[in-house]
Amino acid sequence: MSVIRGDHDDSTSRPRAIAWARALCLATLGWAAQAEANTSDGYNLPVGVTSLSRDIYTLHMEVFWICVAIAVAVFGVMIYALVKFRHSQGAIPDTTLVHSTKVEIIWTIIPVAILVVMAIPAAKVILMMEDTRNSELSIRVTGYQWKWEYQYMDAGEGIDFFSTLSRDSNYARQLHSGIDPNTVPNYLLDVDKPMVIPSGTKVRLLLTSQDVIHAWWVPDFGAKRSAVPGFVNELWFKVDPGKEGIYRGQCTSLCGRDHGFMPVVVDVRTPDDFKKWVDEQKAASKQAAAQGEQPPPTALVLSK
Ligand SMILES: [Cu+2]
Repeated sequence: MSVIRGDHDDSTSRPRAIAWARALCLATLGWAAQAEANTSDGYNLPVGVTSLSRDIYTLHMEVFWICVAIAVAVFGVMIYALVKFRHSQGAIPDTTLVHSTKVEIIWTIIPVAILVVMAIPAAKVILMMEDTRNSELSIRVTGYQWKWEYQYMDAGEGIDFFSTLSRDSNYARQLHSGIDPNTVPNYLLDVDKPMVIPSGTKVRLLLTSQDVIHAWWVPDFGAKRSAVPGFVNELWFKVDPGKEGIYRGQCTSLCGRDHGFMPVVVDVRTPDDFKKWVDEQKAASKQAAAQGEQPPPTALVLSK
């Protein structure tokens, strides 16, 4: 690299260069602030409703601001040098820094230090994401082309159902259906039976697949993991109490023709409402068994 050093009178070009640098900084910071302000508009990650999603968001913003600072510093120096030490102003190339060991050590150590600074909080968050200990409710999630199966363990033992694209969306998506998708609420993001979970409870998902690789994803939970045939992947989240409601996501691993038609919907209820739901489900399955109904076909395929 050749560094150029100016040896001309720069009394007039300096204020202009400073003004340029200031404008660049303001433009960059303004854009960054805009990006953060637009969180809810989909320009940024959602902050979410779990401790995990908040930690992921905080980490993302920390790394983002470090990148902004690096960009401002690097482009600031570069543009300043381009403007101030230009040939037309009589600048003469300084070749003393070519192959300088000192400079090479500096520009190796600084990026390594920046990477270490970013790696420490990143490692903390990754370790936390993997820590599924002390979960209070486990649900086995199986991906199929193109639906999800939710099998409850622990308190919901015995509850087992499929979650498929809602009828409204399914009709509207058909070729020549004549239905305007804009008129369908939550088009392609709604299912017949959502996963139901309690708030304030550490929920562990055991993800696998019966055919190809799928991926279960709910952005507001900061939760996303692949469902791979023959493997069981773990995932956990704990929705904040008071954040009960419906949360939506999608399969995020290209899994075939109808990949876009297997949404994920999670209905978060208070622990009391969840218990009621569990009791209702158990009563309904008992009634079905008493009436001699066949068990769901998966019971024949998956060993329990
Ligand atoms: Cu899929």
